[in-house]
Amino acid sequence: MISKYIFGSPMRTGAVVCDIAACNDAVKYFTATEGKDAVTLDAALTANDIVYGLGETVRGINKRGWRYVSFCADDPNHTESKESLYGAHNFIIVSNKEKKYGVFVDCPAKVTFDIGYTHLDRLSITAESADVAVYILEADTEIEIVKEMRQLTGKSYIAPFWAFGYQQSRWSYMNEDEVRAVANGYRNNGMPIDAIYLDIDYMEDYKDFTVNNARFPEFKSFVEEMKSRNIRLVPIIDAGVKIQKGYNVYEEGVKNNYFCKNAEGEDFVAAVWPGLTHFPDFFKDDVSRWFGIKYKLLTYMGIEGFWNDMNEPAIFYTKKKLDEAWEKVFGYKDKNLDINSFFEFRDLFSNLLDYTEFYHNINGKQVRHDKVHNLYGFYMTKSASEAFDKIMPDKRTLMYSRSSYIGMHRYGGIWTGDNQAWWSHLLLSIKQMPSLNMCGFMYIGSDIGGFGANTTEDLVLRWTAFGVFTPLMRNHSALGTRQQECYQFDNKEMFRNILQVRYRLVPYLYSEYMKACLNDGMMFRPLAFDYTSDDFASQVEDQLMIGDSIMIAPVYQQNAKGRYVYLPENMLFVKLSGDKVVCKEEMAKGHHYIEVAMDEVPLFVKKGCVLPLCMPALSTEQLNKNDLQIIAYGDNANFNMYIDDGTSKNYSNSLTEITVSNGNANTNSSQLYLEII
Ligand code: MIG
Repeated sequence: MISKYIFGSPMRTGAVVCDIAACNDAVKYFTATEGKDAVTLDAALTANDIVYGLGETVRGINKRGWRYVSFCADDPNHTESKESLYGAHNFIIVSNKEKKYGVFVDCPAKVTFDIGYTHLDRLSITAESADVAVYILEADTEIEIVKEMRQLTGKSYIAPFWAFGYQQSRWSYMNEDEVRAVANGYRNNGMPIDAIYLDIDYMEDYKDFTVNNARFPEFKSFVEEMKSRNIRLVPIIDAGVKIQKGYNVYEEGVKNNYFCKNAEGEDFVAAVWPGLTHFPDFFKDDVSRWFGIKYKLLTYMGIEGFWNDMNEPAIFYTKKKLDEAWEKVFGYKDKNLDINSFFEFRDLFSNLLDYTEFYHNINGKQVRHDKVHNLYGFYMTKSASEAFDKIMPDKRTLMYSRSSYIGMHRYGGIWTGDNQAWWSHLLLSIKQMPSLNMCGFMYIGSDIGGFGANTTEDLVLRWTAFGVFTPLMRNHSALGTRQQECYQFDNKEMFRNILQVRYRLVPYLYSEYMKACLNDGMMFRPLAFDYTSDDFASQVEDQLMIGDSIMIAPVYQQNAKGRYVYLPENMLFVKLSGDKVVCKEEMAKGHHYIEVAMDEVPLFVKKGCVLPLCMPALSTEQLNKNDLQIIAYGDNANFNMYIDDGTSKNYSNSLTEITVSNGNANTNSSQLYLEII
């Protein structure tokens, strides 16, 4: 059951897709307080309450014990002391054995979730706006609450099948030859790959929708050339539009009043990669249509996927803050600085961002950016996605974004931004996946190997072995860091073995992803969602259920030869490496230590379930999806597999059944050939 409560007169953020009448009673479970510019919801937490949700954040799957602030931030230091990352996902589930409820706070301004931080036993949610819509969702299980949430906010974006292949990125491959070298690095080593990324340097002076002619002189035919090798190029698009006379996007934007304004009504100026830029005001429909259709300049050259970056929006400095800083700097000159003023002086240039200095035009009204900050990345991505529907109505386009708000899950996926090459960030990314699924984000993944800092071969191997399971499986790293493409390391065979496992699992992973999208479910689940009466399961945060058949337990510690794992029931322990099944052994419910070599991917098949595997190939295009090897656990095991063409939007409404009984595999599909292994 969903109950809606209204404070003030909240705007339509676009998060919610159905009309629900607001009720006038007091908000269930909470004490609500209305301040001048804020709404606070307070509730008690009992000792056994677990709080799930919030999508992309630091810390655990159980969010208790910290204060999280939804205010989309361009912050590349995801330490556990941080309160905000790039997304604003204001949905939590409070759960104990007797009662479970979800809360969605639909408010585009800053929202703070104090979850047992100020007081261990209190949950306090503060929206910094007088205009807020609150939804309370009730059902018997977490999964049903998640389902309700999806019915409220709409179906998840669906990525094309090729986007389930392995993808390689780096900031930046500077020209055609560097991209070719990456393609050759993979192809010559027999390592599968489906996509290579173009970061900001493919553009001309960081101008959106341009291609640098010196670096990519024949872009269209280069896209073709790569595609003939079954590799797609995926360019980045940034939010800021460079201020430059003669640049058509800038000229059109200025002429038509498409950009955000400052208090004086002039186009707002901020500095990002292109230097001084204007920000498109995606809150206006005409701007959204205009910017979105620009992607055509690249789709027309054969591009089929994009990533939207810097759309919090990230700002390096605003003119006003910079001027203030200069003034202060000059004020310090020739003074004998005491230590405090020295530090003040030293830090003058570190906070030049300003979200109170510009305005959006929302239905004819000027609204200051900070009041609606969390919608910017969402609306940029919506703009692109709605344009794809016009440009290529029958085809799926790969689209994901850095900044996001709930509702954006209908238009694209997300990557979790600038993590670091730290083992703790491998673990963090494991924990983020189910939380993101709860909020509707289904096409997700983190930068494998770590974005910032120099990585190590073992970290990339272990991270890749986890990335095997994330829909977006992309290795990406920052300018100036150690090269971390799989072929850069000594043990190429180990990398090949792990990448091949991904391709063996693509039919299963794609099926479970599609089922989660089409049925409003979750592909990644905390163990507690499936084993609701197992008290220990709710404490396990480094293992995940994926789809209907398996549980995973990635290794995430350096120098570890294996790990402890908890089995909530008897399971079949399987290790995959290359095209081999290196272990298949029944394991009893309880605690175990498992050994995992650097080139093995461990997983556990549930009782009564089937895991289908295809043979590896160098790209998703070349996979033989009809020839499946079957791992089954139990005398009677079955699996409902989702199969479609992977490119069109005609999602099939029937599942292919695979059943295994008495050592025989059967299916209702005449296309499939099954072999039990
Ligand atoms: O200020 O485009 O998160 O993936 O490589 C950095 C360069 C801008 C941030 C993105 C990252 C990307 C980088 N971008």
